[in-house]
Amino acid sequence: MIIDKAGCDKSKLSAKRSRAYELIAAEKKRVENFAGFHSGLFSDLCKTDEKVYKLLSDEYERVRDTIQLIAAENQCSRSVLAALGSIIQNKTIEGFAGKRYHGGSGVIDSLECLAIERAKRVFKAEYANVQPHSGTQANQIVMTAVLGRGDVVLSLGMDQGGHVSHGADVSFSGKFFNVENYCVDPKTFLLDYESVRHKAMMLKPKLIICGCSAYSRVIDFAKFRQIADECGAYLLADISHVSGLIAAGVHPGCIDHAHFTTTSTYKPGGPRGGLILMGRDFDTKFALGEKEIELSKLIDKATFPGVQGTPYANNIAAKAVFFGEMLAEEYTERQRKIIKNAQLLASEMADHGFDVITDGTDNHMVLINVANYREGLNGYIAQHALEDCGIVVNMNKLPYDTKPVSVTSGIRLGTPIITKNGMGAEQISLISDIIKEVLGNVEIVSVKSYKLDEQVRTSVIRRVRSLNSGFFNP
Ligand code: DSN
Repeated sequence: MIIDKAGCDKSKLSAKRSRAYELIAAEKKRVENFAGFHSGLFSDLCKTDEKVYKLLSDEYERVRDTIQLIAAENQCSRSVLAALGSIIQNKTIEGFAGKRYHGGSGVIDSLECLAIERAKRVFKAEYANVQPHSGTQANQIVMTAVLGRGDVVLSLGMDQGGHVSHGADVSFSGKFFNVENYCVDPKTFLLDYESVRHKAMMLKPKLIICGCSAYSRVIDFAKFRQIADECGAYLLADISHVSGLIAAGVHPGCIDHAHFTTTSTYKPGGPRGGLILMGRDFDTKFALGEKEIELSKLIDKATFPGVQGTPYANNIAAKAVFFGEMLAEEYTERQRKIIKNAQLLASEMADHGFDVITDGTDNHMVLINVANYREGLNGYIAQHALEDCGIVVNMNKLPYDTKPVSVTSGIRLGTPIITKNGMGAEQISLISDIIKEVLGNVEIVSVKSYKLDEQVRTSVIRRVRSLNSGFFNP
C-alpha cells in the first residue's frame, strides 16, 4: 500500500481515477454512436431519393434568396431541427406519460414530461398538453371537449381577421357547431368589445373564441373573460400569432383569463405542432353525464382517444427543446425587436403612401390595403408580383373586404423571420422601398394578371439577394 502525505491510499485513488476515465470513455462512445447514427442523413437521402433531396435543397435556396415576410412563419433553431429528425420519430405511443398503451415508452415519457414542465414555466400555466398535431387540432380538441353537436359558438369571422378553425363553414368547426360571428368596428377596424358583449348576451353561446390571424392590435383577454362570465360561456383564446409575444411579456397575457389557451408551436419559432394551456381553471369541474370531471382531464380525454391517435414523438421532443429556448433572455429580447421592426415597417409603408390598417401595429404583423394604393391593384397581384422579385408575403382579406378570398384587397406582412436573422431599421427601410418600387411599377392587366418590367424585376432580385446574403441564418 502506498500512502501519500495526506494519508490517502494511492492505489485506491488511481483505481477510482481509472474508473472515472472508463465512464467518460463509455459516455463518449455512447454519444458518438448516437451522433454517428444521425450524421450524414442528407447524403444518405441524396443516394436513396435524389428527387426529394433536390426539392429539399430547392427550398433551402428559395429561403436563402428571398425575404420571408409571412406573418404566420418563423424559423426554428438547429437544435429543434435535430430533435425533429431524430430516432424518436419512430416511437408509437398512445395516451399520456405513465399510462401508455405501448411498451418501450420510458424515454418519450420523460421527454413529454420535460416539454410539459417547460411549457408551464414559459406560460405560467397550471396545465400544458403538448400532444396536438397543430393549432387547428388544438382548437378541435377544446371544441370537442366542451361542446355538443349544434352548440352555439361566438367567434370573430374569418373575413374579419379570425381563423378558419374558429367556425368557418368549410371547417369542422362550422360543420358541427352553430357558429355566430362578432365583428371589428367598420370604421376603426378595432375589436368592439361592447358589440361582442351585446351579441354574447343575446346568443348565450357555450364557447367564445378570441384570438386572430389578421389583427395587428392588442387583444384585451380580460374583457373577453368578463363577457364570457356574464353570458355563462367558456372562453378559448387562440394565441397562435402572438404566443411568443405573450410568453415574453410584450403582449398582455391570457392564461388565467381564458379557460383554454391554444397555440401552434411553429408561429412563435418552434416545431410544427400545437399546444393547449390552462391557468386557474384547470381544475374547474365540468358535468359529464352523471359525473363531474376537471376541465384539464376533459381536455386529456378529448385529445386521446377523442380526436388524435398517436402524437408525434419527434415533435414533442422538439417542443421540449423550443420551450427551453423560450425561457432564455435572448428569446424575450427578440420578441421586443419583432414588434419594433413591425412598427418601423408599418411607418415606412405609411410614409410611402400605403394604407396601413389601424394606422400601425402592436404586434408582429402589418396589414396593408393595397387596393387603396393604386387603381386595379389587389392582394393577389401584390403577392405574386412581390414573389417574382424575391419578397414573400401573403394576400389577405381585410375587414369588410368586398373582394373574394382568392383576390383580396390586402397583404399581410410579418417580421418574425427577418428579426430572427438580425435585420433592423436599415434593412426594413430597404425592404419597404423595394415593395413600393414593385407595387408602384407593376402593370395591371386584369384581376389576376400583370406584367412586370424586366429591368425592375432583375434589379430588385439583385438587391434582395444582396440584402439577404448578410442575414441568412437558418
Ligand atoms: N393561421 C394561418 C395564418 O395565419 O396564415 C396559418 O396557420
